[in-house]
Amino acid sequence: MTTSKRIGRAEACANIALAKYWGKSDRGDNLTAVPSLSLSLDALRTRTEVVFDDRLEHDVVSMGGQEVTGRPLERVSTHLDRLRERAGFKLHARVTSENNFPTAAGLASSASGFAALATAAAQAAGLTLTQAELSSFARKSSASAGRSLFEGFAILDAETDQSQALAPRGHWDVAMVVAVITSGPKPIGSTGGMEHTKRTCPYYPAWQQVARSVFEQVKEGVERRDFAQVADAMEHSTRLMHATMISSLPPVLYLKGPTVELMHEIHRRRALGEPVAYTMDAGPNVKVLTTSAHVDATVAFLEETPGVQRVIVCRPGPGASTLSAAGPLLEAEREDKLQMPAFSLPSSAVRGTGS
Ligand code: 2P0
Repeated sequence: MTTSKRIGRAEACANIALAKYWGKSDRGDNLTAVPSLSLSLDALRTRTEVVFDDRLEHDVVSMGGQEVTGRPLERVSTHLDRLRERAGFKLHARVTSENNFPTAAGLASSASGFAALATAAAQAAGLTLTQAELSSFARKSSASAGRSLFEGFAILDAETDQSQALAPRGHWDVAMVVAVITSGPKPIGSTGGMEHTKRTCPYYPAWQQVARSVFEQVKEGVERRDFAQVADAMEHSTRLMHATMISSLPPVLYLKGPTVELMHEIHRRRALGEPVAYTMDAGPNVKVLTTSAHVDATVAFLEETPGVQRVIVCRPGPGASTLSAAGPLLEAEREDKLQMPAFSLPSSAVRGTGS
């Protein structure tokens, strides 16, 4: 490498699993124990810049305007090490990353974060990698990040390093409306939570067995654009996953009172014919799948629900893209030329460094 500085920039969206994974494979390498299927969320985006610089003595990482240390820094450095090894150099990097959503709200920032980091770092390292290779790099750092490389609907298979696009974002006119119930830190992170579940939940083997058939139901429902099938299978996947968490010892209980109230309310509404279905990740926030035509009605009822702090409407999002190198990071253009709404930071009160 002859130049002393190399820059890469990228943007990636968060994703929500319609069919969940929870638990790592015994084969290691951060492979997942069960397959998962996700939807990219256009309103939740991360922008990251990576500059390899021979004047740096260690990696310097800033997220949401704050320099990070400890475990978050280690995770980024380990990720960069894999790309440095592939590129065959040892330069340290300055990494700057911004989310356009409140990081502490438990909205899958590690998925968009590591997808953007892999894409930006590969560009900075001068590596030309396929989407599948970038997905593999992202997945090794955060399994769900492997899905954020792809637009629309994506699949991360179990036990193997296989992730792939299932359908582009125009495939199905749906939306995911996020009801933010708490923006506090999680009682336990996803990685620790799933390890604990695997170790102590008596139902974990049953979850592993049933997860693939639920995944197949979600997949078929998405392929056929069958809202009822996806709604039933997605909710089942969510309850199965949370059941393993709750039955761990001590329990991993992410759900709050308003989360459970919303499960009842969404069930009641769907029984009356409304196209709404819930899913929750490692946190109490409720993500409501609905059709485009029903977004306004969904937002209206969520905003009236006690305990809901804010509502974010997400449409099926694009995959990760590199960004132009000129000008400020937040104003850079996507090199895939896709037009996206301006990238604005959340207010300083809700910026943070959690994941
Ligand atoms: C998922 N989640 O399929 C599941 C559902 C949360 C609940 O993947 O340990 O950030 O960094 O690989 O991928 C969140 O966990 O965990 C997650 P690590 P990841 O989306």
